[in-house]
Amino acid sequence: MTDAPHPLTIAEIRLTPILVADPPLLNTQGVHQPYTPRLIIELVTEGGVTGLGETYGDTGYLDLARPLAAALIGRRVTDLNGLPALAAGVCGDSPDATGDDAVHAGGLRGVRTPGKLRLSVLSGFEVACLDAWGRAAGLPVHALLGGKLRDRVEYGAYLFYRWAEHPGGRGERDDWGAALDPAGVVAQARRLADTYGFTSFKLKGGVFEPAREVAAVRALAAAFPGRPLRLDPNGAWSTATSRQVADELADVLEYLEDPVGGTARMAEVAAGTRVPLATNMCVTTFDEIAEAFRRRAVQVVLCDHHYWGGLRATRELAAVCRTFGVGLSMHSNTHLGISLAAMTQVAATVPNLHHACDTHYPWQTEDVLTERIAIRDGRVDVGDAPGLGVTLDPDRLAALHRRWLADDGGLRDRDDAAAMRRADPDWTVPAVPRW
Ligand code: GKR
Ligand code: MG
Repeated sequence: MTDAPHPLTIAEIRLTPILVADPPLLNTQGVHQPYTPRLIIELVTEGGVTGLGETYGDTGYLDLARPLAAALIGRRVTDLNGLPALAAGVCGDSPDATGDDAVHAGGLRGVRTPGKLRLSVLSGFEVACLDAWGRAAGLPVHALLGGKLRDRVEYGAYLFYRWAEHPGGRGERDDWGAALDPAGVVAQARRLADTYGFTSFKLKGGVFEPAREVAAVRALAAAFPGRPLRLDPNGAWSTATSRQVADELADVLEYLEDPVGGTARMAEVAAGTRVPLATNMCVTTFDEIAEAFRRRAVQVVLCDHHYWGGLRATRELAAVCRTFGVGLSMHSNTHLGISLAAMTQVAATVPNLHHACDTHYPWQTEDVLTERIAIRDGRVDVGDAPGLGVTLDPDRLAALHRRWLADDGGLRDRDDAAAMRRADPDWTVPAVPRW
């Protein structure tokens, strides 16, 4: 007679790549494509409970997710400390190159080495395990992480220069109009503040020459006096330009985010300004912390559980930042509600979260949940429902998956430069520093 399987043993994992509508938001690489790939993970236990996870859905991530999903069958959802070794064994344990040149080569997500891709994939499975475990135990994910320290998590308005529509009228339409100058940026901020109650604002920069972006931040400061403001050119500037912008905006910036690429250049800028520097580009793994902190290159690390390997790794990063007196907040990329729920659950457990977190969620009008997550007063409630507290809508998931299946327009891999070439056939991602 064989023993019955434990109810927390993983019996099945469904991986569903989807394409989700994205507006024409501009950045250093180009413009967002009309649809962005994401991967939705459904993990079913022997006890019949389903846990949800979400991560990047580009081909490189899917290629790692499939073997990892197969290897997880038969393991328990509580076996989280063993996940990195399992992932390394299954996906290949190639060493990660680091260094400033590599950072420049990596685009907006920093250096995308095999090890980092592996962590992003693993994070989706870790979240799904925690969701399933919480649902089975009748506990919210934050309880599995030691309990929440706050009932609401603050998010900031994420402002983008943008066009009214995608080149060629592709994709879904929205009524936001274009935002290409200070007045447009302020109007966008006002609408985000009115709709969601945001009280802090981050402008994605590196799109226009710095003086134009400085003027936009000045206009925001005039429209929202005393509110925390941030500017993030994703490493597009030289050290000299960064110092000049920091000087010009020192009285209104909460922090300047990745003005230059790489730890060495960030350290040079930091040494010449009193404006704190934040990053989601030069410190994206534990290996990159020591040098950056020793050189005092960054004052705020913008954690992203997708990069760092999950919610428990986020808490480990928080502890390191606390130890070294470095601030912590949260970065976001295009994401849906499963990821927002995961971000909120972990953010609630971190004592040293001193800045509003980033989220792209207001730009994502489509989701795979039965109910969108509400942002009120710039905050998301930290739910106490079991697991992540969100419910998958299978019909919506199927519809977004059908879009992925139907794609023959090269959208299965996010490529903002390719999207930009639809408007400007000569576009190549500018070399950095651009200004
Ligand atoms: O969505 O265009 C974008 C952002 O630029 C994103 O790709 C970055 O990863 O939000 C990000 C950031 O803070 O650098
Ligand atoms: Mg950033």
